[in-house]
Amino acid sequence: MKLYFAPMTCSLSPHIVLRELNIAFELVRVDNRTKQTADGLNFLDINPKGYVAALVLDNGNVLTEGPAIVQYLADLVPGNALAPANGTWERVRLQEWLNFITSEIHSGCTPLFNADIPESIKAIFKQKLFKRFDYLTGSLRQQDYLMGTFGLADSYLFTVLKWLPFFDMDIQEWPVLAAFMARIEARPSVRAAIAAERAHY
Ligand SMILES: N[C@@H](CCC(=O)N[C@@H](CS)C(=O)NCC(=O)O)C(=O)O
Repeated sequence: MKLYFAPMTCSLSPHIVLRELNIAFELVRVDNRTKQTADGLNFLDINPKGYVAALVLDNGNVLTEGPAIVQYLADLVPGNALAPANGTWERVRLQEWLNFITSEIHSGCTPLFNADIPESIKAIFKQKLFKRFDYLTGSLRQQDYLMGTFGLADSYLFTVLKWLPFFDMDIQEWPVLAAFMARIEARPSVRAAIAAERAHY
């Protein structure tokens, strides 16, 4: 399978998961500006929505949307430690976290990347994010990982919190989140994924 990605964007989350699960994959760089892929395709032909991540299976099927991709990957490896089994209460709890991260943190960060939005408006978005960080702090003060042990939600949360320096935010202002980031960054899969993405800058 191929993971179409852009360095240090939200595609880092499925990239980490592929490595955690030891699934064979090819990493293919997408130029988000031109929509050209490193394997010579128009990315819009793969994902007409025009954004990473996109997972292309060996049978040609394409899967997009980070939370769906990571759950698909986890379900390829029965008994894996990253996601509770489908149909369980714990799996729904995982989906609750993935949805929180995608709608509140990931989407909450999106306007902060927009150079056309004035700082005064960005400050409003930041205040909302700070409330979400306080909520996350409450959860991660009680346990090292969102679901108790490392899993899909942690990989995704790490990915989006890694953007904070782009917004002149300092994770050290949320010490519990800073400790979480250090824990995740120490994982071999995460180090390998970041190194592989940096090689494509
Ligand atoms: N809803 C999508 C959002 C994906 C997304 O925001 N991708 C960004 C990078 S983090 C992107 O590729 N943006 C380029 C663009 O929209 O042109 C998901 O969760 O996978």
